[in-house]
Amino acid sequence: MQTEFTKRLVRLEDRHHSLLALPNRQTPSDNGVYARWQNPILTPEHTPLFWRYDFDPQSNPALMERLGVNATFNSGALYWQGKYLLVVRVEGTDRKSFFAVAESPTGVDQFHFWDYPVTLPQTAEPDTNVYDMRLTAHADGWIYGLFCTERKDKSQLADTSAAVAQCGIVRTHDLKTWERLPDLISHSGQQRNVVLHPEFIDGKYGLFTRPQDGFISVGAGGGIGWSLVDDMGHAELSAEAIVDGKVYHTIKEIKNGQGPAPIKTEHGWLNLAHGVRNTAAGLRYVLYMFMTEHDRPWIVTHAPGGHFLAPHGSERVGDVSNVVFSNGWIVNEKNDVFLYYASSDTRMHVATSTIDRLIDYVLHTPPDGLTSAECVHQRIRLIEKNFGRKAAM
Ligand code: M1P
Repeated sequence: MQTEFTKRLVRLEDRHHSLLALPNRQTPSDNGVYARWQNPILTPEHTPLFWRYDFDPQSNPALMERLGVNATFNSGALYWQGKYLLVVRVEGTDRKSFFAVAESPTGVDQFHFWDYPVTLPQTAEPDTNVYDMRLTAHADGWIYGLFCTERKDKSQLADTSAAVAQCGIVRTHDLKTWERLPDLISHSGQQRNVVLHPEFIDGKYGLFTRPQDGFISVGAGGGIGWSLVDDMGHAELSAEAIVDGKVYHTIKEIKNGQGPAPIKTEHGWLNLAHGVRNTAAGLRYVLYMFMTEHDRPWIVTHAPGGHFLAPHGSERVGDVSNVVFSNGWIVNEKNDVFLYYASSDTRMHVATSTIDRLIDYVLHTPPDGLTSAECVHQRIRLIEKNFGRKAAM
């Protein structure tokens, strides 16, 4: 006869298996640029039950969840040995984030976590919290993971929320064994959203940065920066050139940050980033794109105006509402693009497109007109073009 414990365990396992096996469906694309997929690809409920429950009836007779998971979001991505891999930011109910690899055979569903989360080696100054890893398969043969390491700001002990964000660096060949390198040395206060460019630039490593004065506010700093370093084993930033700055009354008025490592195309490097503005309801995070030169990946050649992807429907609500954030995308051998994004710091989604569509979007979307009057002119030009075409038909 089955005990209450066993019945409950079977119910939990059945529900978990059904969730992981749930097929996803592409929703019709409204804008012609990308299509969202219906179900979130990773939620806290996707994490293995054996990460959360003690299965021993002696020590846990009521089969309670002992170590809850609060969120699965901001994931780095890599197409590796024919599989779609995400290095997910998993956040426990204790608010500490850690990294865990989830893989899928399709890129849009059937994501399942590897048995163990990543054991991240520590530096002499241990991390309090780690998050938002960007993966880069570099021309030097290593897979690098650059992430935010957060520690207490010891200069403000009385303020228990004062923190310092810097860039931690790991590298691996198999996503199982990770070598920790010294943190990036930055001379501009704090750093978040640091991303390694995949190719050597004049024999050096190229880094997108995000200099910031404070922990949340970028202050007088900000913008997506660019700098070269000689050696990832002793990475130290010199001057940071601003690739893409904050701009008044745009989607990146308050701050912005590079998303994943850029994708090389015949027209230049495709970049995905997030832009932030303030509202009466708090910060609003959206995604936008731009293209940079082949040989000088810090020079912007095309910058479509407005957002590329913004929180939509139920994506708007979560732990930090009105946020979309992406630090991972994948191009497969068919030039299909899998854009992984998190909504409201809570769960992961995917939208799909192709390289050709994204190039078309970036090359042919008008830039931000910057004023209402210019934006009306832009729209009138479009209307007149359409009327002209109608008349000719
Ligand atoms: O809460 C929204 C995002 O805020 C931070 O991003 P940024 O430094 O660009 O403001 C990060 O904490 C990120 O993880 C989070 O999703």
